Amino acid sequence: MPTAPDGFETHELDDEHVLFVGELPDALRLDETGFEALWQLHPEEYHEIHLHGRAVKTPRWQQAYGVDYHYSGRVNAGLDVPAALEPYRRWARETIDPRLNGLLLIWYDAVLGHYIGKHRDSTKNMRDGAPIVTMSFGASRVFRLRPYRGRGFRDFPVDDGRVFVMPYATNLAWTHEVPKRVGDRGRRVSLTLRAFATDE
Ligand SMILES: O=C(O)CCC(=O)C(=O)O
Repeated sequence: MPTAPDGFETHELDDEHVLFVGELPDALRLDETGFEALWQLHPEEYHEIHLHGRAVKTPRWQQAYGVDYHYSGRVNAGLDVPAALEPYRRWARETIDPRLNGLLLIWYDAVLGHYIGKHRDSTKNMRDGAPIVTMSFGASRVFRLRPYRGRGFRDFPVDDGRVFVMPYATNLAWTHEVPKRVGDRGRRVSLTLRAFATDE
């Protein structure tokens, strides 16, 4: 079993897999102005992915930074990391894993019914054994984990400032999603950090 980063709680999912749950330090929490600035970074267009051989637009905005991101048959070319996101990358590297180099922002607006369906993250170019780290800003949602090819699910509330650390093995054995639910309100942004091998 991997060990929890300092200050994180361990949630056992099954005999072998865990999710670590923690909080951003106060210095990295966003006030309304900071959240609005993060929201304004969202692309104009929805990213296109391939699902069952068809090109479909994602029901959310998303953008990779730092490193290209492979997702459902497509590549989201990584933009330069905006200065406002650097402190988050630095903190995640210092606190969780120094290999974290790729950022993915996802913007969800409840009014537009945004969500992400169940999936396991592609491990293409991902460094073996590196965790997947997700930080949450703005409105609350639910992060749902389901055993891959199994039954049932586990829900974890994602509130402003929450941080999840999903060990590499958990991503292989459990799917994750942020479902669209009746009663969802407001706007949420997630920042996910992953560790990819690059040619550098
Ligand atoms: O927005 C989230 O918390 C989940 C993001 C996610 O599922 C992903 O990037 O693969």
